[in-house]
Amino acid sequence: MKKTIRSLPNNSAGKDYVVGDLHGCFALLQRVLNEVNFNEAHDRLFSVGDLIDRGPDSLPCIELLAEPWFYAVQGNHEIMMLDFFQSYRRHGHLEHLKDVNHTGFLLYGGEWVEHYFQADKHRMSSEFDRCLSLIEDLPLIWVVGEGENRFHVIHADLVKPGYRAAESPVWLNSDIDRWLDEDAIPSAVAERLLWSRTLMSSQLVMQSHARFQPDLSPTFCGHTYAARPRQALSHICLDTGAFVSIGRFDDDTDADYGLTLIDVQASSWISASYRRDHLVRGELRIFNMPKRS
Ligand SMILES: [Mn+2]
Repeated sequence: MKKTIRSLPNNSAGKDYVVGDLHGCFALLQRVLNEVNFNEAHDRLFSVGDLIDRGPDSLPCIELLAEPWFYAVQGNHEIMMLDFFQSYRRHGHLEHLKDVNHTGFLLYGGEWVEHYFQADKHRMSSEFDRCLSLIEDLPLIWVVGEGENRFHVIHADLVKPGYRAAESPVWLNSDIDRWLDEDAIPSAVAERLLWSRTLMSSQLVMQSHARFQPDLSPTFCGHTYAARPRQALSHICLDTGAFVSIGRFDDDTDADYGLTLIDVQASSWISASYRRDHLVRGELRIFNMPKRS
């Protein structure tokens, strides 16, 4: 059975990195991994989901899931793709590539799958089939490490329904621990984990005093892009619009966007763009307590 919430121990051998929404921007990922001398034997890379669509190399981004050092959560684009191929996944037969379920998948960046459609065989290519099974298996939450080193990886946010009236506007470690114990995430929570823009599009993100939420470990997320990483209520949003930097809108401001990779323990980030040669760097305070070295 698919596990929607999974945990991993601390990485005692190497470093942990988290990367923002890839959206097929595989070349940018290679650039930032080279820059940090990513060590495939010891380091781990976490993805906040939305590996696919919009950018030039969706399939290579999915194929990363076969690597032992790569961990991702499901984003709404992965869910849209699984929904689009729901009948095909069951029956192995595809008459034509048409959005019969009206999921909007082809409209919102999924047209790249046409390249892998074998019309004469009424199916997708075998490499594409393999990628479909790789994304089926993704959880919605990764819980990594323990105590003051603990962090989470999700796609959108942990804002509660009715958050304005709630004592805490977001779910806390104790809630996440309960979901881990029960091996299940309530469906209303799952929906927000995939789709919510409540936190990152609100005023909360502008208020530095709300950067940390007591009793919620650092929670890396994506889904809503801005030119720089930003923090609110222990969420660290790493979606910095990698696909926008392709520059199809032919606008100079596109160069502000890019793909952001963060070194969790050092709390430093770098960002690469299709529209500039240099990398942009920055530092965040991710852990509330000062870290002992
Ligand atoms: Mn998304």
